[in-house]
Amino acid sequence: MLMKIYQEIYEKIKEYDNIVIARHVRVDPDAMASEMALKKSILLTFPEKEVYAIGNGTVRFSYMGKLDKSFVFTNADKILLIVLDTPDKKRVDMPELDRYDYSIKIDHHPFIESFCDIELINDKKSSASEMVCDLINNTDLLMDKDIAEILFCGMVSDTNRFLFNNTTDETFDSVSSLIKNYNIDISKCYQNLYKRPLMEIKLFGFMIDNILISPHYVGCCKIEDEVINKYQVDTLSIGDLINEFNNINELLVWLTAVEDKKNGVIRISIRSRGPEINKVAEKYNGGGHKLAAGARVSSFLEVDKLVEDLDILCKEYIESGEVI
Ligand SMILES: [Mn+2]
Repeated sequence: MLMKIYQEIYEKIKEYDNIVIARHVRVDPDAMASEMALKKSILLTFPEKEVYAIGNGTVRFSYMGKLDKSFVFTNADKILLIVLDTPDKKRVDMPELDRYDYSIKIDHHPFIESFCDIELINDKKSSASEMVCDLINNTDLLMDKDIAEILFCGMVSDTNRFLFNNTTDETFDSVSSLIKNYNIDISKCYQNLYKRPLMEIKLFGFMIDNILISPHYVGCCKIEDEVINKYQVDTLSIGDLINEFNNINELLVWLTAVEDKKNGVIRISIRSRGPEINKVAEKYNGGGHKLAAGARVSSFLEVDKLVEDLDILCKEYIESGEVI
């Protein structure tokens, strides 16, 4: 069954000479990795095709390759669109989604809506990168060391170094295949992913100093515009810092609420060690995985409300006896 859908996707890639690859807004390493790896694999297999990887990028992920800022196909009568790592249409980072002749979605988020002709969705998979790795390993698509290292970065990042419970035996099978067949440089990948400027670590210090913890162990870090200016850290990187809170005993759920003054929004990242947070996130303009989600509100007052909701969730979770 799975092999059949891989083959169908491969046949479509083979059929179309013009291919656009997209993924979700506010790029993260898995979105970027799955996108760049698939682009490079298609071009390695079919050098004559025109393939564009699009969306807004960040210099931080430039070690994975360059995104295509704009694209003009030389002969654009038939275009295939492949969307990675994105469960809903409104979060795809590209304009005019309907201009394409055929579309394929490959995603590991819980299902939200169907918007492509072929949809390969598996929310048991650690990452979109793992799914692209499977696709390449199970079809005639080619891989090389560069592609293998990019896919490894995507899997490492979405599992938080194989710490999250989305890590499965299949994840390790995929990683094993990358090490065995392409001799990837693991240390280099980790450096690329985790080396960061001192100012970012200092901001993390500020966050730890200012975290507020609710009665039922919801930790909240509010980061106002002035703080961002003081530390000169971009908002995408702040979002990343949330994983540093993972091993704090006194937290069950934790979030960062980062003010984006220019766009008049507060972006929230939420992580959990047990309670399923995505339903609460959906109430606040967001969603995501059971233990890792995001939301967007317009005031810090709403952040307080969200914390209250999460506190109730944690209270129920503790009372259900699932936590010691
Ligand atoms: Mn992902």
